[in-house]
Amino acid sequence: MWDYEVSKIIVERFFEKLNDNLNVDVAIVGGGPSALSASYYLSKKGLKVAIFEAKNEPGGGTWGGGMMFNELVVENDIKSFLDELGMNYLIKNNFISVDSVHFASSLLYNATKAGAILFNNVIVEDIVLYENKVNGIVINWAPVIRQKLHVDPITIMAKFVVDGTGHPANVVNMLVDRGIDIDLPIGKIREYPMNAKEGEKFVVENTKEVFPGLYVMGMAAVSVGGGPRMGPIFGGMIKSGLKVANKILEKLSIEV
Ligand code: 48H
Ligand code: FE2
Repeated sequence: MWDYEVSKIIVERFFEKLNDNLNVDVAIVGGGPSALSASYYLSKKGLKVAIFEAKNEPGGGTWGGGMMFNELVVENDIKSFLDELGMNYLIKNNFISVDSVHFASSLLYNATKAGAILFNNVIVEDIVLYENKVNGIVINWAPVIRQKLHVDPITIMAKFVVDGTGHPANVVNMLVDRGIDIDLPIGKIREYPMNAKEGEKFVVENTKEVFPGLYVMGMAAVSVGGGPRMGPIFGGMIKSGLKVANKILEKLSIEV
């Protein structure tokens, strides 16, 4: 009875994965480029990492390149990272041009190959907070949230939670909305107009722990810090993800 066996394998394996990830070292919210770089590196270092992505297709803003021309740009100084991941690219003076679909799929392949477990179609709708520390996340099926079904969520405990939700900084917002004190340099979560060079520097500088147990990276770090957007250049997202990974490894006294 193949029909029975196929279903049984899927159901058993999914719940094994879920059960195994109810308590992780690092819970990453959002599956964009910063998330995938961070989870690649953390998993490679032996940490238990789970990524939670609201959409069916993780990869965030990478797939469409600039304005759906499916090519994106990164800075020359992350060439060795692209090499480590086995990517194809073309060097263009100080920049590197990469096919955006190839970029997205290479990040996804390498993060999951390194051991990160990806849960897609799952929305992080809240955080677990006690003893003045973020201790985990609250998850639900994305269709439950989108259809506004009255279904309660479940929790995932984590030593570290990382907001990789991009422009809206959804996880940091969950604290700010409740009036919990977060250092917002411009008083609110907001990004500034385009400035590629400054934005790329800003995103890395503003990648940090914003509340005990909660880190922010990628575009979320730009919005929380109040810095400029940078358009379809993605080196800063990669560096930001790797910076979060290094900060977490340092906290755990694991050699980077
Ligand atoms: C689960 C969620 C939730 C939630 C959101 O936007 P992303 O690609 O994230 P980054 O920061 O790694 O990369 C940013 C980059 O793509 C970008 O937009 C750039 C460089 N813009 C410059 C410019 O000028 O515009 O991905 C975030 C992901 C998405 O896939 C969301 O679906 C997901 O997070 N997400 N997942 N629970 N509550 N909120
Ligand atoms: Fe964007």
